[in-house]
Amino acid sequence: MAGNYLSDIHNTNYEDDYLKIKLNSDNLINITGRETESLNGRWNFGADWYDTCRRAKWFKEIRSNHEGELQPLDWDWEAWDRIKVPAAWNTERKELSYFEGSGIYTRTFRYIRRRKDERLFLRFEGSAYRTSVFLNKTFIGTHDGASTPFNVDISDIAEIDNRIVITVDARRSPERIPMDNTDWYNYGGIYRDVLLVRTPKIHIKDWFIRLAPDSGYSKIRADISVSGKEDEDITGTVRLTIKELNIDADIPVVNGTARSDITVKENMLNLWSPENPKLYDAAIYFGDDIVFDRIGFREIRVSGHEILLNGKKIFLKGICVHEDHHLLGKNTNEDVIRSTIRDLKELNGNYLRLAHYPHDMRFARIADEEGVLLWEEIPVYWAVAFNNPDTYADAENQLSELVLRDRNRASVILWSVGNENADTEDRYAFMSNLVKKARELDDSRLVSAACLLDHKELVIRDRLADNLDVIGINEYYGWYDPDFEKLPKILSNSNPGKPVLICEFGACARSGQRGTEHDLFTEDKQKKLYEQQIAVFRKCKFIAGITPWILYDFRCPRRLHRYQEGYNRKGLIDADRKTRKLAFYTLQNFYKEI
Ligand code: GCB
Repeated sequence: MAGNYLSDIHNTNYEDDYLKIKLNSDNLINITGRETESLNGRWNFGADWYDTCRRAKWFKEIRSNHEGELQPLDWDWEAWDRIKVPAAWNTERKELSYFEGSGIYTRTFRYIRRRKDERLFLRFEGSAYRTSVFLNKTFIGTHDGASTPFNVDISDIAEIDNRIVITVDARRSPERIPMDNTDWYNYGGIYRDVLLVRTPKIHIKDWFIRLAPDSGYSKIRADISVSGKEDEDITGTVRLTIKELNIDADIPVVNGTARSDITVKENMLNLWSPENPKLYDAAIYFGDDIVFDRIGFREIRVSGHEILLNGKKIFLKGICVHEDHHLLGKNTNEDVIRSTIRDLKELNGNYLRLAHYPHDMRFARIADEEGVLLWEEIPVYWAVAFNNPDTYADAENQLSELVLRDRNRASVILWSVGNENADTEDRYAFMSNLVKKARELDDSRLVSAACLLDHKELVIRDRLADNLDVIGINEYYGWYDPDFEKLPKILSNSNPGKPVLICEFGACARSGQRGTEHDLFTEDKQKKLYEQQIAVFRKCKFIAGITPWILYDFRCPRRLHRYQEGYNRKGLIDADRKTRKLAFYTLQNFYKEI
């Protein structure tokens, strides 16, 4: 035991063992419309600052030495206080507000098998950042990334009585996605649902059902995959039904996958749009398995400087939003999502940029119902370690998990692969590869990124733009750069040849702070800036939409000015999510008019 003890404290490479089994998009199953069992609740929790659970393998629960003598232990699962799951630990205990180490979560659960060949999956909707999963003293895998789902098949390890131990390491690091320096708060822990999902041994793994590209609204393309046999050589027939469209199709499965383009009777398809968020009930059957989804059909494409939704030009009347909530932190719920959408509609908007990482999976589902268009992105933000292959693998995996999670959602029209990243060869290769990956996984959406301006030559200039469908631009003329006149110059000097989205502009204003339109941090200055920006956008032919920064004030440790108090105050609404600032009405009027 003493030997083990010494090797634990001197083994600086202890983490390597936990990186040998990665939980990633290859394992991901689509759980939309499946029956699930919640493991949410109160879990025992230990703040493990020095990561001792993983160093000393506490999860093995070795209580005595070879001679059978009891050992003094440093852990004691059941004696630890309980903490809420899902929730970022920062909002749960005052002393954990700024905690960025490893947390250990543990609980027991009972599992009664319902059928002989059942598969059991343990599913996480979001856990920040590096999550290692242990079940019944066995390490089963590690997932990287704070905001995308992952799951693991635990059928062979689960017993009737089970103990799960989860370590979550929320350290910031230059190699992670996002990197250590961001303009938002670093929440840690299991902050989204934890679920058990049962499927038959051979089960429907995933599906992607959308309008077949360039089919003139007359064909639906279905890609369905089934899984569960070791060699994956599954054959048979999968059945897809969409009753309202008279679709009842048998599609042959070859090597685990099935594809079909199904013709829809003329004029039958009622296309999804913000004005008409029509969803169809779909069911997929394979063997003993069945899954359900509600799917909208719409086409999004670009033509010259325009974005076309179902063939018609659309102006994206949007706003950015962070997930951060003054009470819930990074955790959210259906009420919060619905009230965010109500606030967008009060602004007369039709579109949201979900910044700067994948938001809760319910967002896109509710947006589907409510008729809201979405930009979704991964946190390839600022100075990512573009030359590090592990960092690229992490980013690509986060992108894949996001796309697989949401590609059946009509509301999502754009994937963004990054935000304000300085141009280098490494960055160009990294981000071009992400664009390629997004297109490989999804042929029915546009790809964008927040690109670069040449602030000297005053022109939109970013070679990445050649690879994108839509060019995103963040600009803070009138705020970080007080010389507002540069903005109209940039727009008149540029000839982008594709649609441009102004995906950020804005100014900080503490709500209630008044003064002249020249006084920093006042509502008056913020309002004036919105008026100036809008006047310029009106005259520009290639701007296809805007998402000012931002709907609500949000927590940010970089913001220590007396009017900021740890918050980025560029919200049109205070962090209380109620108090509107003057500029809210400026944008509301603009959106009403166009
Ligand atoms: C940006 C970033 C955003 C920041 C914002 C700001 O360009 O994309 O994450 O929060 O500016 O307020 O400075």
